[in-house]
Amino acid sequence: MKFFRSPSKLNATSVLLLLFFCYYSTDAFDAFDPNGNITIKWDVISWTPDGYVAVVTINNFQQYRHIQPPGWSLKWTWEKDEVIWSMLGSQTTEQVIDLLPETPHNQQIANCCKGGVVNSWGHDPSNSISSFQLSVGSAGTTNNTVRIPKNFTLNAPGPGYTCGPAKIVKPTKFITPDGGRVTQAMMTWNVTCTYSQFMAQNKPTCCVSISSLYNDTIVPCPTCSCGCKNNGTKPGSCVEEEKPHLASIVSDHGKNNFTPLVQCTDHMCPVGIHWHVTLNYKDYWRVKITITNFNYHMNYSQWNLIVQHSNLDNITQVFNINYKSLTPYGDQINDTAMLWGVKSSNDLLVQPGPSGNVQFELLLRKDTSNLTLDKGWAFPRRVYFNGDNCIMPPSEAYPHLSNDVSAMPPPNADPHMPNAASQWKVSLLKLVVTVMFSMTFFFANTYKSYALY
Ligand SMILES: *[C@@H]1O[C@H](CO)[C@@H](O)[C@H](O)[C@H]1NC(C)=O
Ligand SMILES: *[C@@H]1O[C@H](CO)[C@@H](O)[C@H](O)[C@H]1NC(C)=O
Ligand SMILES: *[C@@H]1O[C@H](CO)[C@@H](O)[C@H](O)[C@H]1NC(C)=O
Ligand SMILES: *[C@@H]1O[C@H](CO)[C@@H](O)[C@H](O)[C@H]1NC(C)=O
Ligand SMILES: *[C@@H]1O[C@H](CO)[C@@H](O)[C@H](O)[C@H]1NC(C)=O
Ligand SMILES: *[C@@H]1O[C@H](CO)[C@@H](O)[C@H](O)[C@H]1NC(C)=O
Ligand SMILES: *[C@@H]1O[C@H](CO)[C@@H](O)[C@H](O)[C@H]1NC(C)=O
Ligand SMILES: *[C@@H]1O[C@H](CO)[C@@H](O)[C@H](O)[C@H]1NC(C)=O
Ligand SMILES: *[C@@H]1O[C@H](CO)[C@@H](O)[C@H](O)[C@H]1NC(C)=O
Ligand SMILES: CC(=O)N[C@H]1CO[C@H](CO)[C@@H](O)[C@@H]1O
Repeated sequence: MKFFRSPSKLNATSVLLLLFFCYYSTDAFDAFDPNGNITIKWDVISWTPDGYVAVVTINNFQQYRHIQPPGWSLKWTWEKDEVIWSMLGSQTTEQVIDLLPETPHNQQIANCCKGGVVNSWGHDPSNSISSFQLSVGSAGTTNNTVRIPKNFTLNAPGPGYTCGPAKIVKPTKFITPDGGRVTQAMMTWNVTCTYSQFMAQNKPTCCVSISSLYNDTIVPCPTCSCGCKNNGTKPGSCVEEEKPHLASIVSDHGKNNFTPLVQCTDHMCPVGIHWHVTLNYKDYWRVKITITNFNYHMNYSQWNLIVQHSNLDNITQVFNINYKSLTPYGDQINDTAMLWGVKSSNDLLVQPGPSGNVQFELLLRKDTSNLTLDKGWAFPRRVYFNGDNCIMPPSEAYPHLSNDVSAMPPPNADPHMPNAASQWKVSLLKLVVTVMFSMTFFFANTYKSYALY
């Protein structure tokens, strides 16, 4: 990693390969967050003899897509031979990356130094902003002569973004910290970046397996969901033992080496979601969701899960999880939930190992008009992990989840005491067997050995 030396020069020729990935695709659209975007705002706060000082703010206006460690990096093209004289709150390598939180205070500005981690506005508005300050020379010294940089590229782990051109907007007004005075930027320009499924990894990054109390068979993630572990597996992309050589996998902050190194499984996904229906009452049902990390390159902090199921319009109780309903199309459709971990309980999904998974449960109310729905009614329509669409098993693989009346509790049963289920006809023994079986299956599947290339 190169550290910033003053003055450092980022000129037009240092602009790069990433531009060549800027294909356009109709797939860029995210149905769960149609208006989400990230804005990059440059506020010119003063003119200097040969240029300007600007505060650059990255604002994540998305509902649920956050920027996770190792954080964002930003790249742009200067119009001519502009120079960066100094920078606070970020560093320049060949691109600009955020500093880590332990940065000395004289190099920090407000909202900087989060190691490039930016939460989404829908999840945590107070941490959805990241900013840095830079002094640019040879750049024009008035708002008529200033040369606005071009071709912005925002890089983040996982999701990819495409950025539009910079647009001059109304100068930002700032209120002084004492609240007394309002000052105004000399000039402001905005760049809007939107998530692009196409720019994101071409390969899926997660898959879903499902099971229910009615059937000991687990419907596994489809084989080769994210890759195949046959001889075509790329060398070093899959490891057989439980712990690989850690030294070889720690990626430098800012290097943007997000290539996963995963455990060898039939699905080869970095992340697996297991959906297990644990209880089925007349009016309510309960599901336990387990997220397992198979990726040695990543600890997922502040992960989030988007789940779509028609009964999520009347979620009744959640256990060990935070929940927010997403209504991307106004109040019309309310079947999508954003779920994220409880702080210091399960908000960190660590790399593979004994604790490389998190669990939580939901209690949902049935829409009684759907009670006659046949197999598969309890399974989600779509699941996203950290904004990436997870591969689901085909619907014909779903085990039958009947609405067997004999398994239902009396109609006046208290829905808030689902643990009392054993007194009803849901056999506790069967439940235990199912859970044990599912774990055995999961781990057997996980730790199976395959040749390392
Ligand atoms: C960016 O997102 C915000 C918040 O969702 C929205 O108000 C704005 O219109 C979006 N901008 C663009 C250019 O899509
Ligand atoms: C420019 O970006 C800021 C946030 O970064 C936003 O508040 C503002 O609405 C944007 N302006 C326009 C015209 O999009
Ligand atoms: C910036 O992007 C435009 C359009 O994508 C391209 O024509 C131009 O060559 C790029 N400029 C540089 C300096 O790469
Ligand atoms: C141009 O710059 C001056 C200060 O140098 C500022 O007061 C003014 O608002 C700017 N005009 C525009 C259109 O940005
Ligand atoms: C994989 O390679 C081994 C030898 O390297 C070979 O014996 C085996 O048949 C190959 N398997 C497939 C599916 O190509
Ligand atoms: C994940 O976190 C653990 C515990 O904090 C740490 O030992 C490990 O190096 C981290 N792994 C990665 C890939 O960051
Ligand atoms: C949600 O569930 C409550 C009972 O818990 C019920 O009274 C209400 O009608 C349900 N709402 C919808 C929209 O289904
Ligand atoms: C959507 O459903 C959730 C969960 O029942 C509820 O809290 C929320 O108010 C609903 N939103 C709308 C717009 O109906
Ligand atoms: C359990 O599920 C499997 C796979 O869907 C199916 O083949 C089998 O018939 C089911 N068994 C029962 C008892 O429903
Ligand atoms: C999955 C499914 O078919 N859900 C339906 C249940 O019934 C309501 C109407 O009562 C429909 O809106 C849902 O689509």
